[in-house]
Amino acid sequence: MKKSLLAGIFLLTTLLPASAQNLLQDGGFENTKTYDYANNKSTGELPRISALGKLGSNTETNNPVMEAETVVPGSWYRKSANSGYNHGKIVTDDYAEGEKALNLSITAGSTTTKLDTWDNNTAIQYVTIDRTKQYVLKFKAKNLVGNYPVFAGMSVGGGYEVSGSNWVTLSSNWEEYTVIIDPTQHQASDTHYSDGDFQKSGVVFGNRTEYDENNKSLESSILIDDVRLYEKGTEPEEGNVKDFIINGNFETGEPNTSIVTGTDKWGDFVGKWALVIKDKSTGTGSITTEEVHNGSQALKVELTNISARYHFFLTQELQNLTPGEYTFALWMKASKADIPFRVDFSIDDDNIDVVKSAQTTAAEWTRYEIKVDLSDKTSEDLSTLRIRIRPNCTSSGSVKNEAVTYYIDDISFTSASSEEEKPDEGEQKEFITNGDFEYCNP
Ligand SMILES: [Ca+2]
Ligand SMILES: [Ca+2]
Repeated sequence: MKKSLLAGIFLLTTLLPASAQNLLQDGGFENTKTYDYANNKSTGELPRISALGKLGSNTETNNPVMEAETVVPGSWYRKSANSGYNHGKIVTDDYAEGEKALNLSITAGSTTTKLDTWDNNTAIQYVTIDRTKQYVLKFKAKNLVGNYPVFAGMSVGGGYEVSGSNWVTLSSNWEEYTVIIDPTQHQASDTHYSDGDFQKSGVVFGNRTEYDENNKSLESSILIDDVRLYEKGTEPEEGNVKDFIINGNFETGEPNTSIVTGTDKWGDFVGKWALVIKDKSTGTGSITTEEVHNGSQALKVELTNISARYHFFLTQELQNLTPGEYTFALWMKASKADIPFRVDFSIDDDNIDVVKSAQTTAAEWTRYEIKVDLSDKTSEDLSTLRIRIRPNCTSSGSVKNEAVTYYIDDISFTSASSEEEKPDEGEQKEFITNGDFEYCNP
């Protein structure tokens, strides 16, 4: 490794609090050494390895053309067949931070088999992990072509996935994703998970595709940047963005635990999820591992009958927010597309929805984002904020009574403190009375 790179890493490391140690090097791909692919034409390819268990062995010398080098921890490699159809390269035209990102791609027309799996066009950085600890893998990514999920996680030995590693659905915008890796699920006596296998552990990102009717690959291309790995519990707070939702990723709670709290519309919903079902409405709501967007758990809401929007809703109450602009987001996948649902927000411990947002379901994981402008409210107004997700609710507030199963994950309610602007001195604060408030049941 070059001295300058080592010095840079040392400086970065010393600036971070000891409790938030990123275990990876060059997670932003700013200092990744790349190679010419052919004819000395630089295409920024990562060095290639022929299998994931190659720590300590040599890199391949073709595709990209390079001298054989020893595979070491702390550098990025690409595992794939020696095929001109598979790429893992550093690009400079689109990135989440710095000036570079990693582009994993499969071009159209390859007859190479198994490109629909995670481990045949894969970026890896070897890093030692402890089988008694859990890890948090954070990264930013976006889909470019093909809309295939990325496999994000860790592998050991010759490419056996560590528990928690998962397919992550990407959108066409840069977004941050989190995967919890849990080596404690594997015993040293388990085949492929011996202590020796754990010495060849690494963070992996697997790019996949599908085949057309002639068994030729379809194009697939994704970008990855800002990759970090922490021991669980030591990950830093997110920059200036604070998320007020508790357990928005549903990783807390045992699988199959019900969150149905009964029929009380005014129950204690502070800092926890509750599904209120009453009168003629029927259904279930529970932590699930069946379908997840991120991590290993999500929320499954099965609605079998609904009599009114306030007889079946998912809710969490937030408290003591400060006036400002907020962003609510959630990921959802439903058993039926084009079913209406609403996300409503009320404040001041009353039943007025100050923001109502009508949406429709999709059959694939989809991100919904709702701007919630509370900048004209007072701190007293914001002593409580009730978020209500109303399945099958139309924009008018009536319900479409049709059985639907909803999978929900990664709910957030964030404020970007860096974007907060204090009013200039002398500026009058406006207190707007909104005559359009709807007085109704929650
Ligand atoms: Ca970068
Ligand atoms: Ca989750």
